[in-house]
Amino acid sequence: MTIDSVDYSTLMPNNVGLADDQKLLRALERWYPKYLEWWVDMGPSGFIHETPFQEADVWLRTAVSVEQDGWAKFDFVKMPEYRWGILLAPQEEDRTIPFGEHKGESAWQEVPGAYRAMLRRLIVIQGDTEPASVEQQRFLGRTAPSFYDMRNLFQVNVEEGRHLWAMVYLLQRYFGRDGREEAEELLQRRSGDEDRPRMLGAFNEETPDWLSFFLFTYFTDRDGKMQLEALAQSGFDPLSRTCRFMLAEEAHHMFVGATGVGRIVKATAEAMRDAGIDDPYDTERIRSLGVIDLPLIQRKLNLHFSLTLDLFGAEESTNAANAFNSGLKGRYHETAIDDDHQLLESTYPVTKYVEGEFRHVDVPALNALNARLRDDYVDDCAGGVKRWNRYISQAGIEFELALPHVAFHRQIGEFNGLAVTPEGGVTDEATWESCRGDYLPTEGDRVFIEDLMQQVTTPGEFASWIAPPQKGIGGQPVEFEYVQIPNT
Ligand code: BYC
Repeated sequence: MTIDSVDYSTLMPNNVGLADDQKLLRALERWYPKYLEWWVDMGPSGFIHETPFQEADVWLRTAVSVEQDGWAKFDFVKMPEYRWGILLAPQEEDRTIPFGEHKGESAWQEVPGAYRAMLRRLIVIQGDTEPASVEQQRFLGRTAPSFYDMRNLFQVNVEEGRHLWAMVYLLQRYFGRDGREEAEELLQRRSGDEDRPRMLGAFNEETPDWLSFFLFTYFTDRDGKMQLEALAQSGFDPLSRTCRFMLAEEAHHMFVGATGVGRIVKATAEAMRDAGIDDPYDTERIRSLGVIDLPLIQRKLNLHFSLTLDLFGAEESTNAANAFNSGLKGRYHETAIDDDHQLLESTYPVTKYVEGEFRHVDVPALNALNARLRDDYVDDCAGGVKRWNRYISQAGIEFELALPHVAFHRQIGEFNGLAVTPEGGVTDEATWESCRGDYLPTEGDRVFIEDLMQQVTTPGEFASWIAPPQKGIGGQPVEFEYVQIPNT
């Protein structure tokens, strides 16, 4: 066994030498049953015919190595028996801290004492989002449009569970007693709970249906990608290595989102074309075809994009400046940026609303790191939208999905409290409220989607509102029975 291949001899598959650290192994083994209890309580809930999801055999991939190629193995697994593991990307020899005031020093293999609290907080916030998303998605299997999609949902869910493991490993291995307490609390908070909510806003919102799920995996998991990329730069090497491996899994989640929204748009555009409807606002007729009208897709997009932008924190942030200065959290593609990596003199243009208009205002770059990461994120979001629009234009329909303005519907930062339309027009609150139903999903939209989305359990069949994917998963064809009921 090389150091980077996975040891399956302990309860938790790992490549961190758990078998040689009995104290840590015992601490994690004590956490395991509580984690499983959480998974059974708060993970996927529902039935295929009479069989609970948790008893079904699901065609899942599990990590068997952390090398670039061939790290994933596909097999039928019952979700509670999934081998959640602790997997770090290979250690880079002689890695140095790439930014901040310790730039050029050897990367830390243990927690730097002066930054312990800040580091712990970053790890806890990251960890908190993972179980939160599983909680948000727990009922979606009940309305899955196909076995293919149900399997993708469950894959995303078990991997978010593994990402929780990744953060819990760091807490338990490096933060002693406080770390163990934080690990317990990660299993106690609940998405949307009034008394014990999850830490960040968007993770307390609902993911009530599959359009939301795909938009969440496209937009919110992409925030995950950006934040993990920034943490992968960390001078605290174990965090960096954990995040580098998590990014490999995150890519699949965004694939699920990008293709999922694309397939919904395609089903709508093709159904409209076939029925000879070219007015995208002919809502009743379009909905009667069993597909989702494009303006509703836009309203949902507006919601998920704006909620996700809030996850970047305030545009100007001393927390972010401190995390960068300390060498804990870098920028997106830090090592590829051509500057001093300390930001001693530089400025960054932050979008602000001043004197009645949106303007770029130069502020010290160190304070603008959240704004910068958010701007990189917005650029990264554009590609999928362009591809979705191609399905619409190919069907000859005049309609374009678009990202709303960054100031639209914001609750955190510079634009909090400003009434901004998706196009970026600033208005007053009353006018904005009177148009809310044009901007964001309505109660009528919710009822329509709830009626539309019913579980499909015939292998190879897809609900009317979503086109089949181009190909299957893990070497199997599209019509493969990705989720099976044992002994049938
Ligand atoms: N909701 O200086 P500020 C993922 C708080 S997603 C509630 O503006 P900072 C995933 C903030 O905590 C990625 N509170 O912001 C995706 C602070 O509170 P304290 C998750 C918020 O600290 C899909 C105060 O406001 N990972 O992985 O620079 C599925 C002032 O904060 C919010 C991370 O986020 C909010 N939206 O940046 C599964 C990385 N925003 O300290 C998983 C780790 C801010 O005054 N986290 N606040 O009590 C961070 O880097 C930073 O904590 C944040 C905020 C970017 C989140």
